[in-house]
Amino acid sequence: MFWILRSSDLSAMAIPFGLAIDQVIPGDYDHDGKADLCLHRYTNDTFYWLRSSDGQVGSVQWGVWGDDLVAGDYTGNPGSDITIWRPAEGNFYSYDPVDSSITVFHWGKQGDSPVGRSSVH
Ligand SMILES: [Ca+2]
Repeated sequence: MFWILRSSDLSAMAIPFGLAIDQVIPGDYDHDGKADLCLHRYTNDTFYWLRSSDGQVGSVQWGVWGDDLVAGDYTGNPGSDITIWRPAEGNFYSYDPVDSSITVFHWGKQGDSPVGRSSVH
């Protein structure tokens, strides 16, 4: 359950989305300039996001156990990408949820830790 305090009128709203085991990965995944609710579920390596643009749920299976979640914009598009860093390879794998494009780039080596990471359990 997400609880949102709207800055426009200070009203609270509850949005049932996800499971208690999910990890919250905030970002703008539909690239409309507004934050989307986004979760990562480690039991199936799947990201789920609730698009602020149309209220629909998107999902993608992305990453494997041991990857680090690194939310952000790594490709220069106007919003967030679903991105993991695989420490065993030193590769970032980025998925753009708007056009389903994939970008892979190498940076780092085994033993490094990405800044702002969240480990997948
Ligand atoms: Ca959005």
